Amino acid sequence: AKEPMRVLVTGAAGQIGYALVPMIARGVMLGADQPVILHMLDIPPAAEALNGVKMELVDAAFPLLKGVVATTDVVEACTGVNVAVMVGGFPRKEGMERKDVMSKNVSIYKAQASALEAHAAPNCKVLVVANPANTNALILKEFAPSIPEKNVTCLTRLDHNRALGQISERLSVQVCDVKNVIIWGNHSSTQYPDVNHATVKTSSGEKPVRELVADDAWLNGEFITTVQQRGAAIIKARKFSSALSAASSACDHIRDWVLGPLRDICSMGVYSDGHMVCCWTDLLVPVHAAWGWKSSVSRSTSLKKR
Ligand code: NAX
Repeated sequence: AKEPMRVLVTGAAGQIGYALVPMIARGVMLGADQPVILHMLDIPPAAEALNGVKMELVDAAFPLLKGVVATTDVVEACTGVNVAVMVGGFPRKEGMERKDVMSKNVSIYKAQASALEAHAAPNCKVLVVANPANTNALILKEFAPSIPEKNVTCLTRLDHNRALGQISERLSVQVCDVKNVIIWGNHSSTQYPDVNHATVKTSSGEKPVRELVADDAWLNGEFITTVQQRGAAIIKARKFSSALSAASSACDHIRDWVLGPLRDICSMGVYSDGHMVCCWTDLLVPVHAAWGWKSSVSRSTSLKKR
C-alpha cells in the first residue's frame, strides 16, 4: 500500500475548504489509490467551525483518509506536508485600497511561507487560491526562498475550466471533447482567455474552435468578458463566491501537476521573469505580453508537461 500523502488546506473552515476537503479525502486530487492525511488550518475565530468540519470528515468514513490535523497553529499545520493548498487569506473588500490588502496578506503569507519552508516535506508543491492569488503566490515565494520557484503556483485553472465550459455550452458539445484553451495573465478581470489553439473532438476528427464557432465577434468579445466576469456572475446568483468549481479546479491543478495532465494544455499561474510563458511539452516558449503590464507581481502560464 502507498504511504499517505499529507495535504494542507488553509482557510479550511471557509466555503472553498468545505467543498475541497471531501474531494481530497475521496481521492479526486491525488488518485483513487493514494491515502491522504488532511492538515486543516484556520484562524482562532473559526476554530470551532474547523472542528465541525473535522467531525464531518470522521462521519463520512472516507477509506483513503488516514488522519486529520485541524489546527490554528501554522507550524503544526505545515509540518510534513507534501501538497499545500492556500485558500485562507484576506481578500479585497469594498472600499479597501490595494495596498491595505497587500499589507494584510504580506503578514499572513510571510508567516505561512516561513512555516512551509522550515517544516514542509522536501519538494512540497504549493498552490495559492486565495485572492489576490498571483500576488499572494509571489509573497509566499519571496518569504520561502529555499522552496524552488517552480513549486509555487497559483490557481488559474478555474478560469481555464470556465472557458472550456463556455465553449461546450456554445457549441452544444461535451466539455470533455473541448481542449487546449489557455488562460494568460492574472487571475483577475484582466486575464486573457485564448482559444486560438483550442479544438473540439468531432466525429470527423479534431476541429479548431474558431472554425466551429465561426463567430469571431463572439470569441473576441462576449466569450472573453463572460469568462473574465464569471466570478461576479456567480456571486450575483448565489450571493456567495464560487466554491465547488474553485475546489474542483484546485484538484485538477494538483492532479495534473502530480500525476501528469489528462489533457494537452492546462493553465496554472507560475513565477516568470516578466515574460508571459507558455510551456509546451518540455519547451519553455516565452511570449511577450500582449498588453501593458510589466509589474513584478503577476504571472500566469499554461503548460503541457512540467
Ligand atoms: P471564506 O471567507 O469562506 O473562507 C476563507 C477562510 O480563510 C475562512 O475560514 C477564514 O477564517 C480563513 N482565514 C483567514 N485568514 C486566515 C489565515 N491567516 N490563516 C488561515 N486561514 C485564514 O472564503 P472562500 O469563499 O473559501 O474563498 C477563499 C479564497 O479563495 C478567497 O480569497 C477568494 O477570493 C479566493 N478565490 C480564488 C479563486 C481563484 O480562482 N484563484 C476563485 C474562488 C475564490 O474567489
